[in-house]
Amino acid sequence: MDLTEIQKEQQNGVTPQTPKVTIDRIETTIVELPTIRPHKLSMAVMNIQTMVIIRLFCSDDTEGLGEATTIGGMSYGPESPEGMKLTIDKYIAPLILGKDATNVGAVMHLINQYVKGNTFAKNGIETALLDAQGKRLNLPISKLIGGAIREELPVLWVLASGDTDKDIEEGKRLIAEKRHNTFKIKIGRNHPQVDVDRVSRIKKELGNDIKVTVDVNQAWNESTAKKYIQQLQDNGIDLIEQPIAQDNWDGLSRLTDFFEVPIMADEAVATVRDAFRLAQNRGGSVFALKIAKAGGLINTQKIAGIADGADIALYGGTMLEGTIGTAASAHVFQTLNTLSWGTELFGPLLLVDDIVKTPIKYENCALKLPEGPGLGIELDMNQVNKYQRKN
Ligand code: MUC
Ligand code: MG
Repeated sequence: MDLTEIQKEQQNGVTPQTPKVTIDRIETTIVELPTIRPHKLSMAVMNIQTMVIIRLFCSDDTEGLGEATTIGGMSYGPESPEGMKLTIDKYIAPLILGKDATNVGAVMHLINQYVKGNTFAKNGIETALLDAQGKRLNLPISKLIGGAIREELPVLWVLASGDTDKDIEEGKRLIAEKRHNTFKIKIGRNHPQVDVDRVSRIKKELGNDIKVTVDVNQAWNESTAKKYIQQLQDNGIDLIEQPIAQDNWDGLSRLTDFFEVPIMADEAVATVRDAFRLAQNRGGSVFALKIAKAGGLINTQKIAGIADGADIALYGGTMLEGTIGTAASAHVFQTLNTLSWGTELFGPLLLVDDIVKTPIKYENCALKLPEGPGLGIELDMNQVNKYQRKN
């Protein structure tokens, strides 16, 4: 290897020899699927979910699938569907075309050198690379990244119709169907007292055996949080998710320290660095893991490692992805040593239809992935064409 090659290698982090299997083409499509009912969060009401579907074609004829999805346009996270598509088409694809498709770590390292932030888009690309590699080696992604410790993952349901009677009816029906036994209630749109009374009523109606958590999605300030978390705790609510602004990390530590009810960091814990800082200050007794926030499955495992080391419990979160993103999340959550709070990987159930031929199975309050290499998912192109954004 001459000096220029070594310099090139140091610059790119990618072996300069011509790879045997290259990334040949990347196709991104914006797909929009209606939700089964309006899904009301503190910052957005969702009537559709918009996903960027990624198809990554390699020179050995393998195709990897990925998904880049956010919630409520730009109201939840820093990336929009249109922005994620643009980031991939104009910045990530030109960087990685012709590179070694079999070296996922090196390709992601290269992307991280030249594309800052944009973890949602990067996660979609990493998923597609892992899916292609899994198909190539005939291994499910979970095996590629360490191996599945659990086959089935517990899945809760989110009550977010905005109407308390409807939420109670929905919850009771899903308990009777044995589809879910844990519910998360979205709050933060109303006066805190209205929300707390509403949640306490739902908890009472669903019964003592049913766990009920709340997600405030940052809607409260610290003193409001202190007043109303006390009431939620007194009413037997099991977990409080992201009550205050995502960057009020010290506030999260104070609340975690003060209350007995576990406090979960969601928006606050996105990257590996966030996890390290929050773990140092104990900002949260539970971390919500999401592959989109972390920038991929491998970073999600790193965050889980930090949490394990700090005795912080784990929860498998969602960006309300469709089947591709949900399957990718499930593969990495299957590999974790501990997942005390289960998952919320119900995204496909919130949508009226699907774009895959191999749906995920939900029964007995758990999710089961389809078997097969990579993600185990096959795209249905007729459905993609049907739901592709037209303008
Ligand atoms: C969030 O903040 O947890 C997850 C489930 C859901 O309904 O919304 C998301 C976002
Ligand atoms: Mg949340």
